[in-house]
Amino acid sequence: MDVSRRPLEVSMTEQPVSPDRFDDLGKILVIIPTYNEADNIGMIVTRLREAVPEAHVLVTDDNSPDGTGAIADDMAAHDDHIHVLHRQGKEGLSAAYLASFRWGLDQGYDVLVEHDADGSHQPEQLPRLLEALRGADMVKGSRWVPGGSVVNWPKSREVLSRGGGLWTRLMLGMPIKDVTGGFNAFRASTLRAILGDLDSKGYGIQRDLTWATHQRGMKIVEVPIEFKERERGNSKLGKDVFVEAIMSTTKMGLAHRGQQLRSALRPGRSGQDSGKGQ
Ligand SMILES: Nc1nc2c(ncn2[C@@H]2O[C@H](COP(=O)(O)OP(=O)(O)OP(=O)(O)O)[C@@H](O)[C@H]2O)c(=O)[nH]1
Ligand SMILES: [Mg+2]
Repeated sequence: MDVSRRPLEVSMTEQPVSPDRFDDLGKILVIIPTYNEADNIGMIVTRLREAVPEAHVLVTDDNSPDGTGAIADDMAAHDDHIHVLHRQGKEGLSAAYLASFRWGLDQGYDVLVEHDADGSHQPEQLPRLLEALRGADMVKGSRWVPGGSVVNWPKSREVLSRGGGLWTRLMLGMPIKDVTGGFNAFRASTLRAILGDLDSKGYGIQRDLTWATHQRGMKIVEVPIEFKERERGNSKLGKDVFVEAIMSTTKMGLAHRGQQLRSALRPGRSGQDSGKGQ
């Protein structure tokens, strides 16, 4: 694969690249978890390297049968800003992200970014997340704030995503519009504070990261992004993932509401929350 190909389509025009614009943020690592993304990985890494040349990229591959890991190795051999974390087998997105965060923190990165391989996230929009991180602990790329959008999504997918988001907001009382979005930037200090709270099973990692950050009273900013349905390769999400997410959100919400109630009823308390969260 010719990894030096330019993107076929870049839908948003950003400021021309001036090198090292984000020096003040420290060392930046963009994490791309992959499972069978051989058709996508070259293009997405190339676009990221062009969009923010000072950022490093970590491809975290779960031993993809289609050879994604070998393609990533080849890119890493030619570019010292590209790294590959090989994992033994498919363990899900949460486990891949937790291992990647630990790797990035151990290597001394100051900013860690989550980014899909499948073309849903636009690397050219990374600068706007990084700009917002100057005034935040976590920045979420958001489909559902003014200026955000989804492209080529079936209506059914949008209804599920918006419905799931609404349910999460209702259950957890968190003022975030796009809880499940997977294009997010963190300060290392944020991840260090919350990593111990996170569960490596399942697909709920985006919700859990957002919730843990919110509960610690840290600042979350949403910036609009354009989200595109993947064009190549297969989704790893099924109906079971959605059902599991709704169930676990409901469980978390009930635990949270119960804690609020106990806190309000405790003698000597004025009905305020326990001090965690905003
Ligand atoms: N390392 C690793 N990466 C994974 C795993 N599951 C999914 N991914 C990657 O995580 C990213 C998001 O996965 P997708 O299948 O696109 O899931 P999604 O974006 O939530 O779902 P779609 O909207 O259907 O695309 C992609 O880059 C996948 O290759 C996994 O078990 N391990
Ligand atoms: Mg996807």
